[in-house]
Amino acid sequence: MQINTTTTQPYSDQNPGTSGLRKKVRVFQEKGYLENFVQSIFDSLDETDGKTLVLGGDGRYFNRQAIQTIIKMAAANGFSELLIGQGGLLSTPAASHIIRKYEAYGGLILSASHNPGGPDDDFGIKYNVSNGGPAPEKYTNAFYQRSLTIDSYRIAEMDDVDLDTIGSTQIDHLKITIIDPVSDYAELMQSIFDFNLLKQSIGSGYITLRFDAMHAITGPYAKRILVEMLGAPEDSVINATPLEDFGGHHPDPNLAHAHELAELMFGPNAPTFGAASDGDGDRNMITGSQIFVTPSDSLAIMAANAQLIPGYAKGLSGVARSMPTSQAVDRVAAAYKLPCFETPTGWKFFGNLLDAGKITLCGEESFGTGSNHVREKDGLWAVLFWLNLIARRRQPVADIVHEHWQKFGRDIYSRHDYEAVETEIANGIVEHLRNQLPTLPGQTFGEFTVKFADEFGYADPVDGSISKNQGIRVGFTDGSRIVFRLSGTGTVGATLRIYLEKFEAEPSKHDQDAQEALAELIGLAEQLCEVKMRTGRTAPNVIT
Ligand code: VG1
Ligand code: CO
Repeated sequence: MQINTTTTQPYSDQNPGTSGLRKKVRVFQEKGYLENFVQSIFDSLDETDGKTLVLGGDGRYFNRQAIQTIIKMAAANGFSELLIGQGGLLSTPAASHIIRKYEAYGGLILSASHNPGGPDDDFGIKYNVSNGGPAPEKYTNAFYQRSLTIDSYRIAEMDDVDLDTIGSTQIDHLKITIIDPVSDYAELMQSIFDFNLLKQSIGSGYITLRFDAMHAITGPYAKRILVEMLGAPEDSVINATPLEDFGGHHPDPNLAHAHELAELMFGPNAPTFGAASDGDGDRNMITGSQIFVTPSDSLAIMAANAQLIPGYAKGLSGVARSMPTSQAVDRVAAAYKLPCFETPTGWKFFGNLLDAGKITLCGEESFGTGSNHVREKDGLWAVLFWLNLIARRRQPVADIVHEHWQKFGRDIYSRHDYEAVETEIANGIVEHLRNQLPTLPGQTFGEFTVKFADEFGYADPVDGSISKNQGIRVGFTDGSRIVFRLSGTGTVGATLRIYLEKFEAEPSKHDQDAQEALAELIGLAEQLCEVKMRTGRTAPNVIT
């Protein structure tokens, strides 16, 4: 094959955020934009010669074109093998598993996750390292630095590869293998969960379920596992066909965006279990008949019940949560004497803890939960965990949750998002909050007295790397918290996230509506950050 070196101009905005580089499709289509970033990644890696790279995406608009370009660039950069999901598809957790299982050097995952897709919407690209996890900050910083000075990229002259036919082809030094995107992952799930028990519980009608794939990547995975392997009726999986624009919706599994599912679960004919996943299959929303389980509670409940699941029967080595995630899991860890870690937002911070065996389970408030089976959060894994739990405990979701609250208390929790705020205003809000930090401790606001106010920083306990400015925390003497941070995944302006949390020990108060229970903290958050005043808005765009 002929390898060309093409001159290019650097772009100044290729700094990966919380989870890879995310921009509008039109930005990725600009001359050399995708190529520059991919070459910056390859240039920053120790060695690409003779290495294996995994490649796949969530099927959104531009996925196939981007894959063809990356194949040619990987060929020109010396890789010797590419493992590509059929149709260019791989869910994020499946890509993580495939990197690990086949001992690949790394992988490129094409996704903007829960962001909408289509010619006018978002695209994304993320590099995962050989442990299957998102590249840690030392890598992403290097990619960005390289992108600022890059002046050429390498690309091979070759025909487009047929992405739809499973099998291998050899083109000069490069072996290209198109793999079934589902089977390795399905096998992994079978090794963790009690599929026989699940088959019985579903077959007997004890568990009825509905899974909303939101026209995103989990459709084929859910069909294979829930319907073909576990015997759930065909209509248990809805919106199962991946579409380039996700049917025009946000593939974001929460009560606001998965409203078809939400209506069913709170209606008269609700099944026992309902769940949804996001664009790239790493998020999960868990519901039962008439109940929504917050992701923070879900993590805590999983930690408390892990030994009922075959894959975790030996117990957990420890747990971790991202800083804004509620402290519900901390209570479980304290009760069971498990180490508990608090990390910055984003899955890349869990990788070292998982690799070192310090934790088995981890999660984020943003509908992400996972374990040491891969190095990404995993939507269908969480669904199977809950199904296995319901089958083992022979209890509806609502009873499992209420019993958990009775034992540990409830961390009433909500997140308010103000999206597409002008960047200058958003930075002003953060600056305003920062300025108040020294004087807040000791101050009393209504029933809340500030115990600490700081900007979260993290020292990785495994490699000692330091990550600063990871969100502003205001903690109160009763354990309540308000956290403020700017999103690192958006593509328009800035998104301010306000995380609110209040502990309630008293069982008679466990059924309160979260927004009502948190009303005073919500008011206080505004008093501290002035987002409504500074933006002229009256309410958040999304409340979860
Ligand atoms: C958001 C979530 C974060 C998650 C990240 C990637 O980031 O808050 O918890 O890890 O999305 O998830 P941010 O910076 O916008 O708050 V995914 O499913 O979009 O890859
Ligand atoms: Co995602």
